Amino acid sequence: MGSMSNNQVGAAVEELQGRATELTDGFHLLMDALELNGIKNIYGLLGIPVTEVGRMWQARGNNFFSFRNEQNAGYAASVAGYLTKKPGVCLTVSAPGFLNGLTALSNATTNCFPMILISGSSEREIVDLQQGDYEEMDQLNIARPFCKASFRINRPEDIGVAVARAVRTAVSGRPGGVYLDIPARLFAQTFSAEEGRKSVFAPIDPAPAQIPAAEAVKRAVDLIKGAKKPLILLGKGAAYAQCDNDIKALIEETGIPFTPMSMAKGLVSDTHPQCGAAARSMVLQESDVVVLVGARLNWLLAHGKGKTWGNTLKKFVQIDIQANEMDSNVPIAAPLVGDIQSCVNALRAGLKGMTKPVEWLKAVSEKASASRAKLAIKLKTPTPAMNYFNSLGAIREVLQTHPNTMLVNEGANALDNARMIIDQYLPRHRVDTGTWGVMGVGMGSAVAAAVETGERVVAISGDSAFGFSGMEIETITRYNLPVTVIIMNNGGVYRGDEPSPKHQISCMQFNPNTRYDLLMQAVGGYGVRVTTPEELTKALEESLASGRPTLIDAIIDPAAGVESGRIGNLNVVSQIGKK
Ligand code: FYN
Ligand code: ADP
Ligand code: MG
Repeated sequence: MGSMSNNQVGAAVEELQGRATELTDGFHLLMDALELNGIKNIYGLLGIPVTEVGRMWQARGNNFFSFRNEQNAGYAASVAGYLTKKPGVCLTVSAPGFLNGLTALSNATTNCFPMILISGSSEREIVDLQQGDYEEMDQLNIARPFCKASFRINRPEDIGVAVARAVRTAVSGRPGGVYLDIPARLFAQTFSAEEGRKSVFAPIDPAPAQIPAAEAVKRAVDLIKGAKKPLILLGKGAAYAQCDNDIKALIEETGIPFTPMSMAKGLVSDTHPQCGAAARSMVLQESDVVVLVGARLNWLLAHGKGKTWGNTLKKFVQIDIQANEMDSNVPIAAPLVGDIQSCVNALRAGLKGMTKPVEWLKAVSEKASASRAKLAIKLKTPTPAMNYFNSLGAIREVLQTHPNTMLVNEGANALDNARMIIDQYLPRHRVDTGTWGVMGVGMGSAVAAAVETGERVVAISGDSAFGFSGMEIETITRYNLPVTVIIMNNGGVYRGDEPSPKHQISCMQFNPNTRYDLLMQAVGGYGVRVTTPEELTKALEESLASGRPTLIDAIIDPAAGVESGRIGNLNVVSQIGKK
């Protein structure tokens, strides 16, 4: 290499000095780290001390989706995590904004969805002495019981490792929520750009395969081979695992009937000949060996015991990445600890050539066909005012010809009847109230479903459920998302005809003539009220064709609906004074 001229030396020295004094700060390091981890979309609500993060994030060409309440932004982030297997990111202000986001973070952790909640916070020296800062709160410690991990970043040089740890923690093992606490001062704290570049990184293999032990596989294979009436039960963990072909192959190679939990619907099409969803009580009561694939024996499965299970203890094979999920409710005969894809393929290998339970599948199919035929009549029966059957029957017909549509569903009767009536054909195309049964997840879920998939979204909400997050229709119209909100408007919680005491309207009733369609028009969307299945069909078809943000206010008979839908048994009623 030839010698350098004085000018060249001077320029080189200047360049080195420039690099040596080039600075970055907490704002930029946080965004560098998130981008390095493949994050493009942040869901949140800006304000002190995080406002600038939103502006700078957008200035980089990334998306910041601003909501009207942090709880809905958090629901969106958690659903983004469920759909993409990358942590959904929610950004909030401190204290009240953090608390609103924490509800969604806790729900994400309960659902096993990967999500990171980032909140600005007060300085430690003020919080720890409780000196009364603006929106002062010990967020780090308050978050800890409600998520997988809660971290605080105190120095700019730690931002890289903190984000990497948050990503790995959110997606590894049983996915869940992570809280990242950022004291306000850190954002503007400067740091050597050169050192900063070296400090940010993406974790290697953050969600590694977890291979089941050979003897565990053999134990499970022997149990299934010895079964007379085996059942495969698919949970949302199986949907999340994104090993759809492996799961379909396990079902078809073994000839075992399957039934899906609500968000696993469509993992294998509801129209598949081995689908026992329409014979749910029969398959749960009469099966002898039950293979749980990413499904917990919690309240949704009657804790694995009692009448739901024919008052007998089943032989459960349980596939789960979380070892201590085993025996959570009842003894598990064949625990299979590992990731679903590895476990399913190990079972496939061991079950190769097994005798298919042909007679049992025939009995299940016959029961399912009979149930479907019986329901089909209700779906077509006209009534003076729409009920849940003929209204959802009309929606079902339209969605049959739009199988790619993402369905979001919440409510009580609106949830339970839609889950039964509307078939799903594709994996991860139904998002609902999840493990907790949360009201208000609808609008945030609809935003994330539209943003993360690019598909049309139909969000079917009860009118009570819609009330929890209804202001987000402005968010939906602001981003011009192809979301059709269908409100099953029966004028109240559960139903709208509860008699009122003399002094006040019934605590279970809403204003009988609430015009949700006009609300949508007020925020720039297309709103329409419908009173018949034919009008509903037309409005839905037009909204799917146009892709414009639409709200269909579907008037349902106020007498339609039962207390708490299909879980009325969970209600507690005073026996005092009862005859
Ligand atoms: C299902 N079924 C069908 C079909 N699909 N019949 C005909 N055709 C089709 N396609 C039958 C099924 O066999 C059951 O009948 C019945 O319909 C209900 O099916 P479902 O919904 O799968 O089963 P079930 O018993 O309701 O499941 C229990 C549950 C579920 C707890 C998993 O109710 C649920 O996920 N609930 C969530 C409630 C919630 O979170 N609510 C939000 C808060 S509400 P049988 O076989 O005859 O039993 C606040 O108040
Ligand atoms: P559902 O409500 O549909 O029955 P649950 O949320 O109860 O489903 O259960 C999901 C289960 O799936 C959780 O116990 C979780 O640990 C497990 N899980 C999630 N992802 C995986 C995976 N990739 N491999 C194995 N288990 C998983
Ligand atoms: Mg209602």
